[in-house]
Amino acid sequence: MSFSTDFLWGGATSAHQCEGAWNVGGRGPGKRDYMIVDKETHQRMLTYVDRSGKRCLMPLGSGTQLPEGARYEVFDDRYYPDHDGVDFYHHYKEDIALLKEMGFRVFRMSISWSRLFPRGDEAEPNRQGIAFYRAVFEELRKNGIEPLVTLWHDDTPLYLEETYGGWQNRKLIELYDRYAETCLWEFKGLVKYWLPFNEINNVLLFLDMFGKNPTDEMYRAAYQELHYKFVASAHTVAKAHEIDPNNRVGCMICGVPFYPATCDPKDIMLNHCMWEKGLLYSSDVLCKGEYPSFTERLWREHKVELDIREADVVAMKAGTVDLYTFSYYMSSAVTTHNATDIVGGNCTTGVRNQYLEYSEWGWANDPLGLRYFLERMYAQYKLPMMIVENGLGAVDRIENGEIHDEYRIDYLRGHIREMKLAVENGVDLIGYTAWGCIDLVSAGGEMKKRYGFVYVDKDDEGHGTFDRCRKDSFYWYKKVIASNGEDLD
Ligand code: P53
Repeated sequence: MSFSTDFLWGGATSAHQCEGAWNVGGRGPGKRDYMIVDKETHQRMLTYVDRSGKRCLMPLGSGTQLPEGARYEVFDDRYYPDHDGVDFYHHYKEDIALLKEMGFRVFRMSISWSRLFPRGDEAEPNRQGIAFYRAVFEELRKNGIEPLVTLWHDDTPLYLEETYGGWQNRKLIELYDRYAETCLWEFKGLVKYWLPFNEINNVLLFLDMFGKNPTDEMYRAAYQELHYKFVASAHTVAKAHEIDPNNRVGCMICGVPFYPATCDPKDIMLNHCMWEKGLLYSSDVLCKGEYPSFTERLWREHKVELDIREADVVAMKAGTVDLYTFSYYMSSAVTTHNATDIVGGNCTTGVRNQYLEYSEWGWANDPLGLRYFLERMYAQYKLPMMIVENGLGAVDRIENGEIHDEYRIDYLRGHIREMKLAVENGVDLIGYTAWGCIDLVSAGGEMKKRYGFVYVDKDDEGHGTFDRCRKDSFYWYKKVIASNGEDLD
């Protein structure tokens, strides 16, 4: 038993973290185009001017709205990491050649909604945007690499946030549907694998993991946003199948397996509830087409009342996914006991697990957790599975033009070993795309948190040539792919 001969080995990126060219080719802005990183706190801040014209900052987080009369603005003297990303927009041919050299069979990337619909509510797409993605997909195909396309990777067009209040508004379903359908028609025959929403469960999962006493209203907003996204996702699945029966659509779940920190039954129950709320709630809707049995209890907990229509329920049932697709970086331990040792970084906190080691950013290195998640979710949903993000964010050092990233190789090796054991245990695993295969801007806006097999010369102040350079992990991963996952040394 081993990986299937057509196993999809590859890597993953997202548009706003790597493309750059934020105002080129008719693209409209998204919130992250106003994001800077505060030097002292390392917090992501949005820049805007208030109604009197005063420059202001506010933290980036889902749901944050500007005060009355204010508007987002780019300040000349600040650096916006997403504006040029790693300039994939102008380097894609060179980048795809590097992926090909490693033997990639699949490349996960996302389409920027506002590159196709600059405001988000236009009737017709921006042809320059379509032309760019068509050229990228054709280049991938020419090199024998299957594109795997995320339609939404945390990048709602800014205009829709300002005008409609973003995903709190049912109108977004219709506008997203138009965008998704445009992609399905335009790239028919070029793209077969689709993911409607990146880490859809995050909006709920992170509310719990942040641990800053979220209010009932914050939960209501999260559940409502999720519902609208579930419906939009289901519409996309149905459309994808209608437009081309060869299309395969996956859910995209942020896969953080929870562990009880002790065997106190109260911890076991808390852990059970974390799985329900953070992982199974979203997975069930996307894979089975209906809200799970514990849903009413979850909503009651936060006195949530939602806008759900009969047509939504019908659509959800008719648009279940073909693949169980997820990201995996770490596990998280939870307890009802007083915990003083809290670990975590951007978006994730939990109790320290004494059996695990943590990365520089506080993420647990837990290869077994990947196997656990694979086996548990396969038993639950029996859908072919794909890991579409996994990797180690670390600081890399160049020595004489070389990068010896054995820490990254160790991390990946451990995880691929466990994938193999999961396959031996019956899991139908069809692919693996390592996150940030080419260095890109991290979700927290930092460039120094790198994941790539390919190094990109750019720093946190925006200095650098954008030159690409192969790390040690590049040669290692090439060997892994060539041996179909057998040679991990
Ligand atoms: P960065 C937190 C926990 C798990 C996944 O993250 C996460 C996050 C967000 O920080 O997001 C995914 O760059 C996301 C990517 C992101 C990647 O994980 O913070 O889909 O956009 O870059 C890694 O190290």
